Amino acid sequence: MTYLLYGDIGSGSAMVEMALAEAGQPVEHRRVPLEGDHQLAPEHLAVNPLGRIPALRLPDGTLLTESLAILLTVAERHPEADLLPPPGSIERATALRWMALMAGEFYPHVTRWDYPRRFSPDPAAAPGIRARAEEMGRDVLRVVEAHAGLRGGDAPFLLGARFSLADIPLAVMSRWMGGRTWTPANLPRLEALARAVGARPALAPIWRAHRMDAVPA
Ligand SMILES: N[C@@H](CCC(=O)N[C@@H](CS)C(=O)NCC(=O)O)C(=O)O
Repeated sequence: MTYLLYGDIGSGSAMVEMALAEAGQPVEHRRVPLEGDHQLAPEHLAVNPLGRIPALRLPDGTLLTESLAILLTVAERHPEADLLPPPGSIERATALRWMALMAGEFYPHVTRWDYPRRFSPDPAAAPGIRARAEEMGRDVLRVVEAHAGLRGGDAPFLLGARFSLADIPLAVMSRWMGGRTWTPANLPRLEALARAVGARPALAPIWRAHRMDAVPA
């Protein structure tokens, strides 16, 4: 058995696909279209009771959910891919910090942006919820731009010239909530990181398939 990835175009499953590609691992895909809410169908609730993607079934049949846990598990299972610096190193701590920020702070804003009606019984509140989610998500990305130590140039990744697992969520999430236009126009260092990730030989086809390319304003 190989890995089985539950996901959809442009969703968080893109991150898992990229990590597996960097690790050189074959993967089978199970499409769960968010359009039409197929993630909430009983079939998928049996995979993830919260009705979310990505989910990853490991070759032994174990089901994993939560993008952060999935990404770290892929890195740990394939140490030869060198997706993370050694345990205990400052570089690894830095990678974990920014991955946790994206999963814990940024991703929930995306849920509010995608599904604002879940967050108030008053349908009229939805546009305001969506607008705040977008702004608060952008605040997180502004923090990345200003404080993650991104340098651009020939050292565009979070850890400088060295690509790591942390670059994947930073790049992919920089494209969400209008980010394919907003990030290139506003956050040059994060945009350089995203472009460098999208240009990696193992990732370029996935980057394109998930429509992550920048869209000019
Ligand atoms: N905490 C989860 C969040 C996953 C998530 O929100 N995924 C989105 C797609 S990018 C989703 O499945 N949304 C459907 C829904 O909330 O109904 C993770 O990090 O994996």
